[in-house]
Amino acid sequence: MAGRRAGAGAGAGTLLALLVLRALGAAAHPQCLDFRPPFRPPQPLRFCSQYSAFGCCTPEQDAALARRFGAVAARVDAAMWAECAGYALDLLCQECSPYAAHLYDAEDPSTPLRTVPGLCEDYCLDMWQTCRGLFRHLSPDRELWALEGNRAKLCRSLSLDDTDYCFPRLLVNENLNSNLGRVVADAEGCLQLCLEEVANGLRNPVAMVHARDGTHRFFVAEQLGLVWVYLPDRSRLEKPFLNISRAVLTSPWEGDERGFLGLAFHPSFRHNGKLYVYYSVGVGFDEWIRISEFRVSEDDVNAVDHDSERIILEIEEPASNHNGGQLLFGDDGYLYIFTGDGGMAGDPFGKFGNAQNKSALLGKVLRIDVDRNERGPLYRIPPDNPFVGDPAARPEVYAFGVRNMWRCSFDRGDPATGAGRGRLFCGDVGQNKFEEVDLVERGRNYGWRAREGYQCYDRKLCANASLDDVLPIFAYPHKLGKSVTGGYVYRGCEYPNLNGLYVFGDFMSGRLMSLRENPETGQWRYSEICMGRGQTCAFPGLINNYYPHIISFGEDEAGELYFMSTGMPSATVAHGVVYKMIDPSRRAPPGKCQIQPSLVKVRSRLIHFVPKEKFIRRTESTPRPTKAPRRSRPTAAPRRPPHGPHGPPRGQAPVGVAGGGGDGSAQPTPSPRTAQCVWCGRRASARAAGAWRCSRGDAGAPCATTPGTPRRRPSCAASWAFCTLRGRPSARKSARGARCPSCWTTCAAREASATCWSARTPAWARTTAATRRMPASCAAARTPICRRAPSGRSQGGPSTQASQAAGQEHSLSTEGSCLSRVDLTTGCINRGLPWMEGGAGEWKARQSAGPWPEKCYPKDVDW
Ligand SMILES: [Ca+2]
Ligand SMILES: [Ca+2]
Repeated sequence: MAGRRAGAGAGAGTLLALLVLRALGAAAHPQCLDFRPPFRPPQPLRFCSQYSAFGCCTPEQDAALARRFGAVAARVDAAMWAECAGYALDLLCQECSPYAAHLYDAEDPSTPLRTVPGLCEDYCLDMWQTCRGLFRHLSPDRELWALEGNRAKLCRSLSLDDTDYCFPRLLVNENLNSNLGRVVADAEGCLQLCLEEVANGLRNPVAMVHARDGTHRFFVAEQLGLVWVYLPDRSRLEKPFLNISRAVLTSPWEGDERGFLGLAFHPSFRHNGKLYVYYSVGVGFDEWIRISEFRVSEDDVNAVDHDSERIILEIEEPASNHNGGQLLFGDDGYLYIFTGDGGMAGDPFGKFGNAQNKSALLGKVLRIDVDRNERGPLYRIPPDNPFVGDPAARPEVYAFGVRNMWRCSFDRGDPATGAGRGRLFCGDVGQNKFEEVDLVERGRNYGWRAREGYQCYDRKLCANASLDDVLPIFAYPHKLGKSVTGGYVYRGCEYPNLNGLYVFGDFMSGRLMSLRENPETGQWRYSEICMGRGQTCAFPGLINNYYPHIISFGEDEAGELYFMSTGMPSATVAHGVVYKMIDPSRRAPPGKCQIQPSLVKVRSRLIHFVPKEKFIRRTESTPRPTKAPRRSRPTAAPRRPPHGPHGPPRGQAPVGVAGGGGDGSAQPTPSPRTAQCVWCGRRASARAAGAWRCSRGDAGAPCATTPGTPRRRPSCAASWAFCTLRGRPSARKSARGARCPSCWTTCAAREASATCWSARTPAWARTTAATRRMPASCAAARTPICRRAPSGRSQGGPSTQASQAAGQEHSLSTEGSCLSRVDLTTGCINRGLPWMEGGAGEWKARQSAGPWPEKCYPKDVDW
């Protein structure tokens, strides 16, 4: 193996070296011989002490190297040893170098390892003069021994193609040594992390939780109402943990906010087997959210006893959007419930909306006590709930002024100091302009609908002196994303750099983001998270790409961080993947994070995990968008900034984790998202079509160069999916050839039975149609029958009224199967779906705007 390099001509070698040198400027890639990032040893190394602060050796490995050193000393004669001991130490200790993988050609696990680290030529020539006899004691490679007499050949065989990494030159290479062990940030301060695929084939995975029971299982919930058990080795049980898809109300429409939305295990689940779920349900003509308690089955710890459901709380939902969905247990043992404001747009309910109305349960963070509820009430009010004594408030209310908090988490606290423990972080989805991240505290008002982000939304309410609302710790404008997905403060063990970093994302733009608090000032510093480029994620099993619709974040029992996203956010499309966040620049020392899962008796068949997302982007050639919105990123604003839009200061370097330098000379890199846009460029693949959408909203548009640009009109992908899923080749052709709206027209017109289309997708039919007892009239229908039933409430949108007039209404919940509810009269899908939002003025405009589809979507409203 050593000889395989010897043939390279000197000229070609130089050229190659130059090229490699240039490439290295872009991405230093520390990596150990076990194909993982380096680490700080738990205690200083006694032998290879230069790698005590950061490298690839544990004290045990260091001791082994010391023993090898001793063994070599014993074999070499004393005179030579006096000259050569230094060389022996140098060479042996390179196994501890943070660049060990480069030195030993171990970056690719499929090629053999070198036995001697790659040496710079001058060093090798020098060593050869006095210590050439040492090599045979350091290497078992007889080919190498044979070269011992030939200085040039020997040193050539020991050289590295990329001379930047040869020993000892790499020690003084500033590019390789500055910021070593810190998260690499690009020139714009974007932190480069990598991902590991953990689970796939999921239909809108909305939650990933663990049971805190020592088993290190994780549970992934799909919006349809199924929860799957995964074992620590990532195999999945074939039998679902929970399947309440019969009861759960949702639809295949992209962006439907109804469904199974959250679950939480009781803190004492290990003893009482209780868990809580949050889902949408149809009750008569109405939609409700329901929080229920279940118990795990007595004879199978991997299955819920489906007969054990007890409904803890139900809240009527006036519209199908903004249904909240988070459930959490706090350290206080109480159950926190995060509801949305009810829906529509602008929280139009009542005098000043639901969120500011403390007598309503919508638009709130609720807190209840579900312990000891076997007898008596199903829940009690914690005595220190803030509005217990207020006759005008529901006692369940813990905090209010919430629009639609989508994903909240409690900080576990710093593993060493406990700092931050118990803080409650939420992403609160915005209306027209700003998405925000809040720190939720007892009794406080989070501003909606008086305020959106930092800005007044309802000027009258906003001017009210008694508002006393808490501003977000961070808000971002809609050019960066339009639907925040709250995440977690990283408190895991494996990636110490990330400790304290709050990681969250955006469902629409696919942007991953982070905040880090400056403990002195209390300010939150924003950094975008990018996928590592170049070699950064070139570790076995890692990827640097993900599907853009970030639905949710999760933590495993050990505190490692995950997120779930999908290429097509439909509850019936199995494009959802769970990714683990990986810091490629540094890990915890080996052994430190070992977990000892308690054993679980498995009664179901196991499905072993097979990663699918193998793509790694290596090219550096595609330029970054010149007009990308990425550059103007916002920052955490002061705690009490003046009212008004919140400016986007530039050019800040991330604090704490980011190195900043190191790859300033890097070629611009495409966003990983652009890779998924090939369909727009007509290089069609089903996966790509689902994965990203056209930047301008038109089918056939060039590939999106601005990854953050979401659709302004119904996406091509949506219509394509719609047509395809319904198995109409002609419609599909139309969808791909023509512009989106005409596809919609085609589909809608040809298939007036759109409302029943779900019956034709096998998966959906299996899981839903059968269980919902689809009426024959619907299955056979050629006319739209699924209009919204008159609700009698004032908040009914124009589609309701139009349907009423048309007199062709079926209710989803009573008839059970009409899931899509296309309203061909107004051309609008249902009411209250995300793209239907807007003020009352917009509703009117849309109602009078004529037939679907051109006018149904507001074209110029920045939502
Ligand atoms: Ca709602
Ligand atoms: Ca707010």
